[in-house]
Amino acid sequence: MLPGYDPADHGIGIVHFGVGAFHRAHQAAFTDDALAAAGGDWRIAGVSLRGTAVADALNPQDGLYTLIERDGAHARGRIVASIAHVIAATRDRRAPLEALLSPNVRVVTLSVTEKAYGIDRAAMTADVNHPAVAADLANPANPAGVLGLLVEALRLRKERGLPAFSVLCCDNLSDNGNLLRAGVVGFARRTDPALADWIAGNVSFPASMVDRITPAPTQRTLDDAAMLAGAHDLAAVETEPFRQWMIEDRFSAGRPAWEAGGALFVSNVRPYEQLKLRILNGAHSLIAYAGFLAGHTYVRDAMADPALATLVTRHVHAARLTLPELPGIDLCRYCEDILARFRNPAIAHETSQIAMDGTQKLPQRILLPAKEALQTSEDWQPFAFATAAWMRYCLGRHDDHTTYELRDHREAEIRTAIHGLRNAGDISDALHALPGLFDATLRSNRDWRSAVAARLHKMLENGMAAAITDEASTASWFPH
Ligand code: CS2
Repeated sequence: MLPGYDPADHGIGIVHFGVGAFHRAHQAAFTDDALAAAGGDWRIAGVSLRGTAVADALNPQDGLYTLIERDGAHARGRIVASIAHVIAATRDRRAPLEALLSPNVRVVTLSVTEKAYGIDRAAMTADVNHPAVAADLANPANPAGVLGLLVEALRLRKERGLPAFSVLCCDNLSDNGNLLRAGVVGFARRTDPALADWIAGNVSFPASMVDRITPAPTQRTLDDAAMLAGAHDLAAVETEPFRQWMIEDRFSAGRPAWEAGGALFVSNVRPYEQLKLRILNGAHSLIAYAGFLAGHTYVRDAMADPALATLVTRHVHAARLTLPELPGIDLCRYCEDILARFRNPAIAHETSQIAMDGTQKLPQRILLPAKEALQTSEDWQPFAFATAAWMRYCLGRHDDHTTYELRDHREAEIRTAIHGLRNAGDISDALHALPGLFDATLRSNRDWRSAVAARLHKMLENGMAAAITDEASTASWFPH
């Protein structure tokens, strides 16, 4: 399927940070639909902050790429034309700032993963210990990190009398709009307090909930793209048919007609964000840690393991019970639909991909619902099992003692904390003591602590597969 518009007719109105597979399967596709339906100067200048591979793949193709949607035996390809070009910031340090200073840029979107922002979530301000934040605070006129770039761009726009752009976070973080606002304002507060006040008063940071399961592209993705599109394509991505984007409609300088692609504009995204983070992403993390250690390469394999599938089903419903009713959404149905998406046999989503960056993901996915379930006496045991599975994963070795990288930016700290420990209780204590991860309610709750340690003990003694079977046999779970 070709784009329903001529890309040359549309100027750039968006700068997007993080042009990974997820962006190409999600926001860029919605923008493509918006351009086809409603036109406007809303093409995207992409920015890769760390690598050069995406720029090198997309730029020679004029930003065009194939998006493959896989469902069962069917694969459908479409050509997406919303990305104009990609800047590789490591090659051209000033180019991101120049892009952000274009008068036509009215929206900045970001999907850079949880760890890239450098926001202290507990204190709701910039994290001065984050390497990119620390470097940019020391040299604010020559920024390279997300917060530093946004603040410097806004400073220069203000100075030049240009209107502020809106900033839309598209990462799986709780309250992502307010969080990013707090990070940006907090950064500016340290360099230029008057600018911080101006940003607080003039820049809108709508929250958004994004959803589309997007495995890392493989050679098969590229081969299928060549077949479907009839052209060699180094930037092809594959994804599931489902997609969802809920956005707060607070854009000070306009926005694309993303509703053309099915985006929903709501006044408060928070309940939908919680729903998705706790049910989909929470269950994903359980599958990632327990599934990876039980030998399942893909999510669909984990779902074909009856004992693990029972635990995943139990988990989504336990997460559901921590959430308020949402008008117009049948929560049980939502859970069932997610389980079906996980089972999609055409999607090869690696458990190891989801297992990355656990310290960044656990709080909003597992630990917050666990704390609330403890407080309201709902069933919190599923969260204890998922937490123990993450702890078991932190040991960095399979049951057969082969090793793997944790791929967490706190990996060194984790390894130091548990170095030489063998006993489940000691390992659990050491990980509970990591700064800023478990909040005081969980750390001080004896029932929680002993439930996590007991699960971890079984995983260590009997292996993950046996621990899963054991947990599933004792699981009491009522879906309705
Ligand atoms: C996954 C998400 O890698 C992960 O942590 O849980 O990327 C998930 O696939 C998306 O949020 C689905 O919308």
